[in-house]
Amino acid sequence: MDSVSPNPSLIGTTLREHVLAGMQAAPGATGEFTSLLNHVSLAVRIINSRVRAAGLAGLLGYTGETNVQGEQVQKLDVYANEVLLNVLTRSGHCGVIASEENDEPIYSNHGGKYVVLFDPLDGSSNIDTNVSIGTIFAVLRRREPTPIVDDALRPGREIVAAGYALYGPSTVFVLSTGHGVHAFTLDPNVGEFFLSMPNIRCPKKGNSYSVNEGNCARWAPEIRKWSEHMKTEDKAGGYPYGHRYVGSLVADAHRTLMKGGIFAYPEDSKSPTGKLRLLYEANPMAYLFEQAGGAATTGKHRILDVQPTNVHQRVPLVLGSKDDVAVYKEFVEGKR
Ligand code: AHM
Ligand code: MG
Repeated sequence: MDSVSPNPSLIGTTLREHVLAGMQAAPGATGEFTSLLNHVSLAVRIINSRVRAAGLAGLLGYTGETNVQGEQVQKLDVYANEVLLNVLTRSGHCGVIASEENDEPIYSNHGGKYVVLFDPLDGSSNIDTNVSIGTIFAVLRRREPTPIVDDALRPGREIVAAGYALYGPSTVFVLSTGHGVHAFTLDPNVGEFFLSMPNIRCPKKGNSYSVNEGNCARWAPEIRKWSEHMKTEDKAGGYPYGHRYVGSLVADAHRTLMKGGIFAYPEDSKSPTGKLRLLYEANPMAYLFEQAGGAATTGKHRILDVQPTNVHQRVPLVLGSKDDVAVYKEFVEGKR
């Protein structure tokens, strides 16, 4: 038989191959970062298999416990958290692990070079109604002998990789290691993620906005004014925008990343510093949006420049197309 040359359109690039190619292009790489990302992908596939069977496995519903945020914990949250903790610990690459579900960061492996921060199951209030949920993570380099907590309390600009898995109609893994943003779709029969959207660019301007409008009465006047602006007819400016809100950050952010527009969870009188968590939700998403040419702000400051003081710190989060985020900032600054 004649020799066969690979046909890239027959079998796509796998996540593993993509990560490995990144390693081969990095001088001095030891393979640990590659192995760490492969472990994250393994954890996501394990969580995915349980999410897909949730209704069958009798896993829906609350455990009756509350987490460190004072919220009810659902069984799938607990499961996803344990899977990530176990897989990451086993990898041997994590010096520090911090999860939205644990009070304190966990010291994992002595000599582990990386710090991994994650929200194991984002959008958990949507689990019972079979609406999309996800896993969000960020990776930083360990700075031994820095104490564990301090090593987690780092601004997002120090992130070396971030991503999320969206458990939607299909399971998508979106990743950046600092060289653009790439999405991989899980082939459930093969058990592999295949590159489906290379080099995602967030459009400069979109046509939809995503915010919990039910909080309107609790917003500051300038944020109410912004929301009015998004709904007011202005053909030349492309307004009104459509309104889209799932209530799972991963789903709302993914749509915004792909199609453009804006997602906002501003501060309000009930949540004066915002609702979403800086380390587990805002920073990884901000890193991805900036990598894709979009922007992420608190309204006043770049998200990636916020210095964390608490591992469970919340922050106002506004992300999306550059132009749409700029308009939001103009309202906050009183320029409109
Ligand atoms: P969680 O499920 O990890 O606690 O995440 C919080 C969720 C986000 O996914 C989503 O953006 C937001 O809370 C929705 O909040 P609300 O229901 O107040 O609109
Ligand atoms: Mg969350």
